[in-house]
Amino acid sequence: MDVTRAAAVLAGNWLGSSTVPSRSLYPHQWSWDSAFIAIGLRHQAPERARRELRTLFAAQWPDGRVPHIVFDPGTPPEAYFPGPAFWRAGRTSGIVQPPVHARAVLAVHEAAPDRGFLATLYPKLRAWHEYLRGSRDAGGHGLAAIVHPWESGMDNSPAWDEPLARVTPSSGFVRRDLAHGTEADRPSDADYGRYVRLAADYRDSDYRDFGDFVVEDPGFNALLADGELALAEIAEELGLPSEEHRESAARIAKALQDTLWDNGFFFARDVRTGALTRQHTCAGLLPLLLPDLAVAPALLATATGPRFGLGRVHGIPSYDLTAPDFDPARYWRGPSWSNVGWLLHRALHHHGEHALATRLRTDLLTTAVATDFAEYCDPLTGAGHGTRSFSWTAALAVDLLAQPA
Ligand code: 9WN
Repeated sequence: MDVTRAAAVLAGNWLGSSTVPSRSLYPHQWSWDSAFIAIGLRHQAPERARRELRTLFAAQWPDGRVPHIVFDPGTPPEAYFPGPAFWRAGRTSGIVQPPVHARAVLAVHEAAPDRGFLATLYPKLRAWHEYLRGSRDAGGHGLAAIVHPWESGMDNSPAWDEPLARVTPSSGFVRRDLAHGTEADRPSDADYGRYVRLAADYRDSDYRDFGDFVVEDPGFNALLADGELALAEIAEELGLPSEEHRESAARIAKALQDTLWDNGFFFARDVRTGALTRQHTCAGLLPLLLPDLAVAPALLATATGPRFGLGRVHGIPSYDLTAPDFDPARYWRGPSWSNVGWLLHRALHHHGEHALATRLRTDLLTTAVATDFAEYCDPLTGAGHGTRSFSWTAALAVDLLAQPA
């Protein structure tokens, strides 16, 4: 792959102090997108990578949360819904996204060492993780709960269907996403109405109360544990104590295993009912990021088995290939996303699965170029879906290219 095409996508989506995921569909700064984008930018433009993350953390809330969107003041309000007028939280939204930022900060430093950058970001990252480990421990098991499907980053995952069924959809708003996305690829109107209702209820509680949707997600918590391991390395670089971060990662890993592991897989748990949601989604594979995961062999067997077809399909399907409602094109209900592929690529190396990792790397790079850096792709055919020139697809391709084959 020629890295200049990916670099051109990132340059085209750069706003001056942050990068939009997509000029058309997502014209602001998104939290976990920025972390993945910085991981790509670090190779060619490390100052832009640092700026990306500093801009995001400049919008951190006093309680430690990192908002899922930082709105660009230069973008017209009608470009994205729900915009700043809906959230009533100044220039940000009030929900969060998965905590991949500590890993991104460490990765940027590894490519272009800058202790000043680490020293500035470390206390902010600590506050972010403390918010999640404290204020979000709704279930009391040491796992962070999400209060909205958008917080998982995997918005339309079938794992949210049961808890979402309790939510009465809002109406009377205009969807902006359908102006840019194919309707068959995007969430349904009823689900979108539920997203809006949940966000409005949370907003009306001043972004404090747990509402109808309270879920422990294995993906979100695996990323938090991985983030604590990254924080430990950052602390060590800064000559600070790191043991607390390693202990915290171990506690989250144990809670994942004790609470969400069942029958060979990690499932999300509905905190309101206590029940596990039984859908096999790609979030359940993310605990493989944890190098000491005792159940890794069983989880790897599921990843390479018929449900996810790792090594035989394109990327990592977001949902069980054998499920009757698997849909290769619809948002988080089947398609493969390159950030999940990139995370699993790392995880496979952790567990000694180097041949599988190499194969995945090749496939991710080929698909990224063939689809013009599509937002996601059909795992069975490799066809691109969603928006094109999508930033994290380009950024993570740059990063994979910079790694040995
Ligand atoms: C809502 C920006 C974001 C990603 C999410 C993805 C999608 C937004 C949307 O786009 O979510 O946050 O409007 O559908 O699901 O992972 O961060 O790329």
